[in-house]
Amino acid sequence: MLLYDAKSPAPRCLRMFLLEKQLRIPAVKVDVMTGENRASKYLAINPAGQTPALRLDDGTVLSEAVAIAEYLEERYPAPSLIGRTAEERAHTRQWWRRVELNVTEFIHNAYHYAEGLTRFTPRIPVVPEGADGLKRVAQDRLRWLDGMFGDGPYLCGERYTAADIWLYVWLDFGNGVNQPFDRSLPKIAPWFERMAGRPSAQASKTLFA
Ligand SMILES: N[C@@H](CCC(=O)N[C@@H](CS)C(=O)NCC(=O)O)C(=O)O
Repeated sequence: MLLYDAKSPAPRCLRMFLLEKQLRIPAVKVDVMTGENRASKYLAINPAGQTPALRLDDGTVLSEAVAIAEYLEERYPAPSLIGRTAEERAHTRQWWRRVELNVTEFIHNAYHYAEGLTRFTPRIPVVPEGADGLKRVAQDRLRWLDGMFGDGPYLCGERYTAADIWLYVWLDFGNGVNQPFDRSLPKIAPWFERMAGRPSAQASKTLFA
């Protein structure tokens, strides 16, 4: 396998996932700052033009960090970050989708339309007038997640899962791009500090390539 890695949050989610699984996959760096990912050489590998991507041993290339994580969990089930039973997996995916569909996608798109506007204007359709609204929705939906957070240390109660990794990495990214989250949220704020204390949180800042 070969991982197409980059200094960006979606690849970092995957790096943190791999570190927690204690899996090391050979990697090459794709320079998303200069747009190497949008040039023909990389598009021939991953026509979506995004990172991360994973080339499998049969030459197939997967993209979408969540799909890659699901694939790796099936190949390397222990330690489990999605679930050992149908019930655990469904519970993880419930939170994972809440995180992605309500918070992290909004943070990501708001970044494209504001702080990342110059870089993304030649790459994708951008809607700068929507940026402030998207930022507000992300923070509102984070409060909604906070309200549903149970009494356990993680989104899935006692189980640390991929849903925690995705939310942590994107909130950490948001902190650096003018989208800080509300540190007075009673569940998310201490949870974030717990997540930041995991060795994988620090280690995932470094590319595998
Ligand atoms: N939904 C995709 C998002 C992939 C994505 O947007 N990757 C970003 C890095 S976080 C990227 O490659 N950006 C450079 C670009 O789009 O030109 C995933 O989770 O894998």
